[in-house]
Amino acid sequence: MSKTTQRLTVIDSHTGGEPTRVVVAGGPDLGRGSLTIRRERFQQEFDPFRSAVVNEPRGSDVMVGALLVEPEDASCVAGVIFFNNVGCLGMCGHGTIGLVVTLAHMGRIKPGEHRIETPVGIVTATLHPSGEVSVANIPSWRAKKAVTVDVPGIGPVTGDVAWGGNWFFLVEKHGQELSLMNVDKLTDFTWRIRQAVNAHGFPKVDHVELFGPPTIAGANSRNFVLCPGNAYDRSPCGTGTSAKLACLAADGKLAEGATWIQESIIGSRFIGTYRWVDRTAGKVAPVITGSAFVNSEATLLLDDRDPFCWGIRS
Ligand code: PYC
Repeated sequence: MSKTTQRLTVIDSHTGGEPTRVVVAGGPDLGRGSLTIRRERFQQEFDPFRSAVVNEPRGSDVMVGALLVEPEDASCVAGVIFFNNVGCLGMCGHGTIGLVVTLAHMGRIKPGEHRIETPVGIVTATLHPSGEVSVANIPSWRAKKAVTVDVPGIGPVTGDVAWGGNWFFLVEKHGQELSLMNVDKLTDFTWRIRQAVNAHGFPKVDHVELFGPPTIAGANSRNFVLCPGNAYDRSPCGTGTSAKLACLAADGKLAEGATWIQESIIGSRFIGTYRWVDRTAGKVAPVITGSAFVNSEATLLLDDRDPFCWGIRS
């Protein structure tokens, strides 16, 4: 092993099939200050570290990283910066569920309510005695209803632009079959939509979500979610489900306190509900419930002599 080898302790989990890799030790020192400022520093100064953790050959396009940091707000049990194959996320619902289960696995928390600081605000996670986790997400809202974009090779597509901790374009009428067999086509389809939406005045939208009929008993809908780096979410996407709840609330299609069961493209599910924060502004406080399982404890070795030490970057 080279003298310059860095050792990182990570714990991996999956939430409804979507992986989360929590960096619990050996990560960069981002100093103090708000998580927004520390995320900025992480992006500016430690991008090779991000890539080393989640990209091949140690990770894959679908892996979401979670850098555990000291919270600025002492009422929080942890601070976290989520990242993926191409950059940082705002919030991450499946990642927060994975983080909570990881903290419990480490013996750092017990069942009950725990506040967690993210770069876009504080979320409250409840670890239930059953092992399920409910995440009370940051306020979510629909920014624009029924935006029609002309998508090259596809034609006009209409969807809503909404915030759920990340920016989403949510499409109900698309004519696509939401099945695992169709994932390559869905990926190309949603990637084209994303380009058109970005060019149409919504440059921050980096997730595209398609909805269709559910296949599991009791679910309200099945989705396909394209993530920023072109991977699709194996889970129903916590921030995407939050954005969906904001749209349902704004359209009067789901009452405050009622449940919405969102199925993912692989058949995993989240249960969503909301309460109004500000009806006039259309802001809701979503709560997303799901389960995660820890599936690996590992030490990553970052050896500078390795030509792919810092990941294969596209
Ligand atoms: O669960 O919020 C989520 C999420 C975002 C990207 C991947 N998963």
